[in-house]
Amino acid sequence: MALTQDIIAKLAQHLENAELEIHDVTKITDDHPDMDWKDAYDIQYEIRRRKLARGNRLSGLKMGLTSHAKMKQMNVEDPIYGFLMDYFSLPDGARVKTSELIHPKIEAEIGFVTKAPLHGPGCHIGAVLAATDFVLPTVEILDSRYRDFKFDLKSVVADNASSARYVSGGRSRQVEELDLKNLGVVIEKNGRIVATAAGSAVLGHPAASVAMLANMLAERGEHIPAGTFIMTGGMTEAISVEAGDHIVARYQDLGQVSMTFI
Ligand code: OOG
Ligand code: MG
Repeated sequence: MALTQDIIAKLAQHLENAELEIHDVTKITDDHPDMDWKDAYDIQYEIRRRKLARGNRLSGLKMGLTSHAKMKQMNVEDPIYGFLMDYFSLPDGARVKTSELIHPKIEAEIGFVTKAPLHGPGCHIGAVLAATDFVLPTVEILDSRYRDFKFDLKSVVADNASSARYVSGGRSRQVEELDLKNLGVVIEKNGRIVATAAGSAVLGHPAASVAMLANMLAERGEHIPAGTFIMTGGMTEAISVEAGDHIVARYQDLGQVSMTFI
């Protein structure tokens, strides 16, 4: 740990204020180049603590930067995780207010809901499939608090992995009904196809992303509880959106998820 508790608390407040007041900031490693990984997650957990103390509820967890498309787009090399809050969740077909966001982007993800706890280290795809209640299609709406979405890995971990909103819908399915590696998705923006991918884009198999989450949480002495909703990470690169845009993500065997930005 390179930062003091006091600085961690100040940086959490700084980043959370940027979210709540809807303005961007420069990446925090510019001013704190010696920040380490533990500091980065400590800042993220402090933002989470602040929201819980205000009465918000945790609605799930997410993995990020789990596909090559995303790693290449953001110029980073390792997956990260973040948390989801109740007010991030929007219904299928939502009208998403861009006035509440800085510079939103969307990405299609495969969501899992667990029915048994998952503990790392040593968590693997088989354990995840055995502990999965169902899978459902989800579109994440990212909104980095950093200017022009430019960050390094520690800065984006502290900023809760750019989490802002998500829409889940379509139809849920049992894992044994799906071919998760080959499961295709087509993203349309205003009626035009802007990205396509398959489940294997996410660490070879989306369940590997959940396993990695359990293994990363174990480093902090935590686990994935039963009944947790988990987004496994964008399958394609993220797509910028603005007011007026209509997004439809069509999933093989899982139906579709749509939203309109206003
Ligand atoms: C970081 C969050 C990445 C994903 O699914 O890859 C993420 C970012 O790209 O801003 O949520
Ligand atoms: Mg994502």
